[in-house]
Amino acid sequence: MNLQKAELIVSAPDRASWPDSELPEVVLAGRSNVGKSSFINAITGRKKLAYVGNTPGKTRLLNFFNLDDRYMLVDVPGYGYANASKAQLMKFGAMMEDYFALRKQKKGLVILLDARHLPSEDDFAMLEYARYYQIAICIVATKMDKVKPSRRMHQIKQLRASLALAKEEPLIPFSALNKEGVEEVWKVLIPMWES
Ligand SMILES: Nc1nc2c(ncn2[C@@H]2O[C@H](COP(=O)(O)OP(=O)(O)OP(=O)(O)O)[C@@H](O)[C@H]2O)c(=O)[nH]1
Ligand SMILES: [Mg+2]
Repeated sequence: MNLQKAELIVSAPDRASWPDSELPEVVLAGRSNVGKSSFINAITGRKKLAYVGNTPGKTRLLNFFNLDDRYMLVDVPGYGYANASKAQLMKFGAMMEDYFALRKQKKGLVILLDARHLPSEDDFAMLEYARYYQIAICIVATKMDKVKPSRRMHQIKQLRASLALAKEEPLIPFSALNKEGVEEVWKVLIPMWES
């Protein structure tokens, strides 16, 4: 996908700051450090649109990215980082509750998982949110470049099974490093945004 425009419009701490826009939204969630920001940069073909770091938990706000004035991508703070305080956890929960319960233009949820690890409790909780609110789900298995080719099939099967994914729920092997899966992601996300 050749985007003319990919722009961070707002980093929102709460619902009062959500952009006043009617663009359809797809939300990106995943554990801290799983590669959400790298994923955004890879699929938009921009090097520094989203902040990539080695300090897990840097993204604290909902970041709204406008793509070509057609689609909105919403980056969610990474959950599950080791030194999150109780207050931060509460705030995160409330922010996501608000978003899923109130945001009318939400169209889909992409959960990013590290291809090398089984899903965490928080990943399952996110999946539950999406099922409860009946929004489309896509799983992206990141850092695929770190999985030995001989383990690929096994890891993918194991992830699908542990999440009890339905046949029509896609799981896309992805690597921001070598750009594996970028085309595949667009093929899944465009119909979500346009649904
Ligand atoms: N090998 C490899 N490393 C990756 C990949 N994607 C991300 N990384 C690395 O993983 C680290 C975290 O990446 P980020 O994109 O910042 O992760 P994030 O999920 O946005 O992290 P937070 O916003 O802090 O929750 C960085 O050091 C990235 O360079 C990938 O596909 N392959
Ligand atoms: Mg990030």
